Amino acid sequence: MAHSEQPDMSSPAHLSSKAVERVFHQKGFVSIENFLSDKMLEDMQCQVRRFINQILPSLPAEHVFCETHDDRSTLKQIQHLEQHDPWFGRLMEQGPFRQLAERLLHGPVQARNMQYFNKPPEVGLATPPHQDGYYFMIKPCEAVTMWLALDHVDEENGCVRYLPFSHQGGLRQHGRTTTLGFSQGITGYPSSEERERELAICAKPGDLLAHHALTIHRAERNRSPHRQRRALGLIFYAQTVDVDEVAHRAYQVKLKDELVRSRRI
Ligand SMILES: O=C(O)CCC(=O)C(=O)O
Repeated sequence: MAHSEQPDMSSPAHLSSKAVERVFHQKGFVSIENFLSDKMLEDMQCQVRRFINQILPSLPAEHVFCETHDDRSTLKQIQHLEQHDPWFGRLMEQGPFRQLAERLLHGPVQARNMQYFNKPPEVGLATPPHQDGYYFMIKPCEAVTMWLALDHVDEENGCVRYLPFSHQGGLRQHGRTTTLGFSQGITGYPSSEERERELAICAKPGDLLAHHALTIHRAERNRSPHRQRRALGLIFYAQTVDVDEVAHRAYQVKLKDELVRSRRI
């Protein structure tokens, strides 16, 4: 397989763009076209394939989610790629994503999680509306999630939908969902007015979306009979936030137990 041993750490030009920062803080999210060069994108696609073929089989059950239990053709989510593979570890710690996070959060950051998302054709279910900050358990809620498209993503295969300016409104009430990988969703969302204000963000491979931890977002199911909808998610917290690690770990343990008992992982 032709791929680079080390991720390309060069900085995309938009990293120095003030507009990216301004839009992110105004609207709660920003979309950056061609964040990755063609070469970097090709490397990334190769590395994701390598990870799935070679590393995935040895991961703990709680880091791998399939829509149908144990059916890898319905793989929908992988947690913590950065912990399981040095190439992704280096990319997360030293790559352009971290530099962007530092700009958007105005200072040093802690890299927390690199995830793989897919909505496999026809079987990929909706992502419930949520604010990432609800899952993070941090104070203050200063964090950014990046979402790098690996496929062409549009309304048919379940693009991300944001509610602009929602990062200004604080954390909403969440409740349990039955969605694997997104156990909490905003209750009573969206109202018809909110639905009208939502923006569906289409993306092509190499484009990057970045949203604030309080920005409300969701995605619909993949209605395409043949198109994948793959992406990488990268989460960074501001260095200075307090993380309630005890509550976070306790929730993860409880969730894993429930998922194992219901034979979903
Ligand atoms: O890929 C998705 O559907 C959702 C991703 C998401 O919610 C996130 O990265 O915060």
